Amino acid sequence: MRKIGKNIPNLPIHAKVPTLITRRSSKLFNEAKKYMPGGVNSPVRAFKSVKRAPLFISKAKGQYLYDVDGNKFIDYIGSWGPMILGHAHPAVISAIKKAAANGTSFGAPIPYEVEMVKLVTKMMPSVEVVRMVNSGTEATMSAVRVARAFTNREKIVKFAGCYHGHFDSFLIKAGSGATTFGTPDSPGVPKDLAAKTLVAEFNDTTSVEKLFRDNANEIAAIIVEPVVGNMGVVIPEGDFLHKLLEVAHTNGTLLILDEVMTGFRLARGGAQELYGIKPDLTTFGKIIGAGLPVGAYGGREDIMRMVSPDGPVYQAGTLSGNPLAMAAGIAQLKILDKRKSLYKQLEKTGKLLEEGIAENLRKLGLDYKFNRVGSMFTLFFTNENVRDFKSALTSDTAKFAAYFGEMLKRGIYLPPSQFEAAFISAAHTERDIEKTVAANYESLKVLK
Ligand code: HOZ
Repeated sequence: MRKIGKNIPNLPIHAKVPTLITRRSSKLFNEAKKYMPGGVNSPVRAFKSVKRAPLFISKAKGQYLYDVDGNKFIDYIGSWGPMILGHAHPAVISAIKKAAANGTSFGAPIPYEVEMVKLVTKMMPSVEVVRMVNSGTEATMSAVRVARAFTNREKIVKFAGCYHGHFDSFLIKAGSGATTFGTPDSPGVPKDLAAKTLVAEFNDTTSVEKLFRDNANEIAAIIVEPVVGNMGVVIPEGDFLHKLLEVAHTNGTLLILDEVMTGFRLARGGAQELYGIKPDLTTFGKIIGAGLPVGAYGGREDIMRMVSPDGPVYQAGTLSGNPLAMAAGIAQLKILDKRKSLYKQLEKTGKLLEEGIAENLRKLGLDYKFNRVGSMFTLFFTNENVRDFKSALTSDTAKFAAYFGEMLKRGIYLPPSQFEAAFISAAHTERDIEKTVAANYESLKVLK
C-alpha cells in the first residue's frame, strides 16, 4: 500500500469545495423539533455541539451515506460502530429478509438464539453463558445488577469520561453525549444511587487503589471500556487493564469489560483478545446486531447462573433475542469469525489514514493528537497527549466544530462531537482514505 499525504495539495478533488445544499434536511429538522426533544431520539446526532442542523439520511450502502438532499458522504460513524462490514451488506440484508418472512417477534425461544450464543461464546472464550438484551445500556445495567448480587456489595468503580449507556449509576462523569453537552453528571439521578458510583481516572491505577482502600469490601465491580470510545479514542497504557483485574480480584471484586464498541471490532475476540485479558463479565451491543437493536451480557458461568430463571437476579425483555436482530447479528458475526484477513485489512486501512493525517499535521506545523486502535480513531484538537478525561477536555471544541463543518463540505461524515470515536469499515478503500486525507489537509489549512 502506498503512502498517502506527500502530494496532497496537488490532488484535484478538492480544487473546488462544493456548497452543501441541505434544504430538505433543514425542513425535516424544523418539523422534528416540534415533536421530539432537540428534534432527535439521541442527543449527539442533533449536531448541536458542531453548531449546525443535522442531516437526514435517506440511505446507506457500503462506506457511503446519502442524505435527503442527495449529498453523498464517506461515512466514519458506521451507526456508531456496528457497520464493520459496511452498510447494507448483502449477507445481513438477506438474513433479515429471510427472518422477517417468518414473523417479526414471538416472545418465545427461537433457534436463532441458540446459534447466536454459540457463536458469541466461541469467539469470546471468557463468555461462558450469555443473555441477549436490546441495547448496550440494558447490557451494562444488567451486568452491574448481577455483579452486585454475586458479591453482595453495592458500590461500583467507573472511570471519568467512560460512558456505559444512560442508566442512572453510569451518568456520573460520563463521556459521550453527556460530556458533549456539558452534563457529565445528569440531573434526575438519585443522590443515594450516585453515591454508590466511585470514579477513578483512566490509565491511573493509583486512583483505583485509593478507592479500594477507602471502600474496603464494599466494591462489587469495576466497569471499564478497555479502549475508550466515549471521550474520543483513549488507549490503555502498559499493563493498566491487567492491573485492574489484579486489584479487582485481590479485593473480591468483579471486572466488567464494556465491549459495546470494541467487541468483535478490534479483534475477532474483541479488546480482551487484543490485550490478552480475561474479565469476569463482558457487555456487548452494536456489532452483535449488525445495526439492529441488540445488546448482550455474559461471562463466567458461576456468575451468570445468578440470572433468572436459573437464579434470583431478575432481568427480562419481550424483544430480547428478537428473530430479525438475531438473524442480522449471526450473519455478520459469521463473516467476522471466518474471514481471518478482515482485522488485518482494517488495521492496514486505519494505519494508512493515521500516516496521512500525521503527514498533514507535520506539513501544517500542527501538533494535534491522533489516537487510533485498529479501526477506531479520533483527532483531538489539543497539543496534549490524550490519555484520560482531563487531557481529552483540553481539546478546542470550537475548532473541532469548525473542522467538522469543513470536512462535511468535502464529503466526509465524522462523528459530530470531539468526544466520540470514528469508525472505519471493511468497505472503506484506499481511494476513500486518500480523499479523507486530502479533505483533512484542506480543512486544517482553512482553520489555521
Ligand atoms: N452517544 C452515542 C454514541 N456513543 C450516540 C448514539 C446515537 O446518537 O445514535
